[in-house]
Amino acid sequence: MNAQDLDEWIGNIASGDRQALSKAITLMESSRVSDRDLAAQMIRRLPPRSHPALRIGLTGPPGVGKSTLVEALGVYLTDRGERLAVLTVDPSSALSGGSILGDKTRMPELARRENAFIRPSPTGAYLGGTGRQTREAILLCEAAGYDIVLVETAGTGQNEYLVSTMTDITVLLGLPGAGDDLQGIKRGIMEWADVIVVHKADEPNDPRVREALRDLGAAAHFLEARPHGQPRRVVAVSALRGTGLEELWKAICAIREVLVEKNLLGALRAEQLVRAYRERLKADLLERLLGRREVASYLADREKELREGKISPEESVENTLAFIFAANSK
Ligand SMILES: Nc1nc2c(ncn2[C@@H]2O[C@H](COP(=O)(O)OP(=O)(O)OP(=O)(O)O)[C@@H](O)[C@H]2O)c(=O)[nH]1
Ligand SMILES: [Mg+2]
Repeated sequence: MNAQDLDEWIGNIASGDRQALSKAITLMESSRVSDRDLAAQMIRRLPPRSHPALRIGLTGPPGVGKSTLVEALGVYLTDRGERLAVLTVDPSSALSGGSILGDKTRMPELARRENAFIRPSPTGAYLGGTGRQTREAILLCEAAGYDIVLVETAGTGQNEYLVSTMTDITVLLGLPGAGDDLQGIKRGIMEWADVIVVHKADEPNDPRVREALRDLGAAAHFLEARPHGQPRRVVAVSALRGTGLEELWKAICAIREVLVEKNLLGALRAEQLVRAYRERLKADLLERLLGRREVASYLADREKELREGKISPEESVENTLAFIFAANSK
């Protein structure tokens, strides 16, 4: 594809052609070398935005109701005239080898909206730990003119943390009365959250809902402040009943206002890029080193020594580093 074709493709995305946007996201998800080249070119050529979109990450344990909440909040927002893009990792599509139905059918109302775009991606596309595909998909949705980009990630492994490294605001969902830990939320993850939702609060006066609000509020209080300085808000929501959506949206907007007013958005996103660079570098460096035959065989020998009890892990690391750096300073 030549530069002219690429610019035409980008033009189609910018003018609201969903198929062009979908195809571009598929390109970002590909790991083929030739696709990667084209993807990188495309990202470089995307036109700058006059005002930034709002990037929201939504995370929480499986089954907590993330997709249902995206649908309810999405309908609420599109009714207010917002243009919304949803990126969602669809675990079922990984099993079926990339079928694209899954989460779209869980958002039937939103999927019909003119000013909403929903993109489910197979889990596999997001593995690899750096979240590159998600970051690039966000940029594409922004180039397509969406005001809000919502990313839903399954709350397993490091995804919960990862989503907070590429969005402006992280919303974390927990369930009332979920028992262990805090309503099903891992304490460490709360640190990354800006807004905490007690979800499936179908009956606001349910004592379990009140207890969850109290517990999570107290736990949030003892955490270190977020960089924007706003306290973490805890809100009760029922996507099923459509209650608490306004309060949730207000909590998100309050943080957005502070980010914009204090001019923090640029710095936040810049730090995210630096972090992405460092993590990518670490991963690639390791992969390249371990991919070298002489390094792999040196490592195999050290592991053999370790198994035979001939050397300590620490000494092995020292020797291995000396070997790698000696080999590379020649
Ligand atoms: N009672 C109640 N049930 C809800 C609510 N929201 C979602 N559910 C139900 O919870 C179940 C899981 O909902 P999903 O939206 O698929 O949950 P999820 O967090 O996206 O799940 P994964 O993407 O698989 O991690 C479904 O049966 C929903 O109908 C709610 O507000 N109240
Ligand atoms: Mg879901």
